[in-house]
Amino acid sequence: MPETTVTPSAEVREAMAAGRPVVALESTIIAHGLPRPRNLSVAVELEALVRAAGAVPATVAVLDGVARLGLDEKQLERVAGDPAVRKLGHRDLAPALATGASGATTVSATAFLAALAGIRVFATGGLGGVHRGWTADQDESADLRLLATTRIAVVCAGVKSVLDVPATLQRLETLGVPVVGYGTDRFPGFYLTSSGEPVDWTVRTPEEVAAVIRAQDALAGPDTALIVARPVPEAEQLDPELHDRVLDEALHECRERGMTGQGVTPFLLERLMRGTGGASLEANLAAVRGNVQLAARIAGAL
Ligand code: PSU
Ligand code: MN
Repeated sequence: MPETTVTPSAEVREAMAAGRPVVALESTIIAHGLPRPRNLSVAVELEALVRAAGAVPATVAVLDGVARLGLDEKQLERVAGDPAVRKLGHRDLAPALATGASGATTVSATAFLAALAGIRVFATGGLGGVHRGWTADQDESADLRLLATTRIAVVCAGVKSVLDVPATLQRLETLGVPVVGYGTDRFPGFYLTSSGEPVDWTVRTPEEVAAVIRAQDALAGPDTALIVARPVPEAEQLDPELHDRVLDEALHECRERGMTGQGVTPFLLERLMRGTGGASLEANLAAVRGNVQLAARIAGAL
């Protein structure tokens, strides 16, 4: 691994050298997807959940121009609390490294850096994807293109429900990214157990996911991700009616303000949180917690 490009913590380096399971975690959800100061306790909790499930967490971020895999307490605090921490997609990595910037990594940047270091499993909340109204504004998350060319399994609760889910699934099909439902034949809806869309493949155990990963390796390319879509349990999902109503309002406000670019996703997530009296946050956290635990079990089964 090119040491100058990505710097693992001692713990992550030793775990990888010993062949112990490692799970990559993204940091944009911490810095820009969750409210402060709760975001820090969530970041700490997610790492603890990975450890309790027998794997080593590698939270990814760029700090002062250094791409890091595995953050210590101080570094995690910085990601969660420093307003100068930017949002970095894959395309932002070179400018950030070259200028000594600091930023939280999205799915695209995290998947790229983790795969570069040889990490095989990554957990997040919901992937980015094709935004509603994409025919007019061309807003499609860089997550999709990067996942089409990166060998990593991403455990998620589907794609963020603020998106155009059918269009996103269509793009993933076109890009050749395999999608498996974990214990379900419906694609999850992030805050919701189901998006209503079907998935073609269902897996039921961490061992089965590990077998799919090994089969991908055996097929030997072209490199693509594997999307492991795990639904938030029904008891923990957001009320679907409340979700639809608040989301309509948030999308309307987003259009009215003419929002574009990197700010769109954090804006919508924040509006949903406020509009649901915090219920969307709880559903989001339930989804992420389950995802990191499953990711750790998959990494263990590999
Ligand atoms: N999942 C969450 N919260 C988030 C995100 C995902 O539960 O904040 C972040 C991820 O980092 C994802 C990013 O890569 O949102 C997508 O942003 P954009 O749509 O601007 O590509
Ligand atoms: Mn976008």
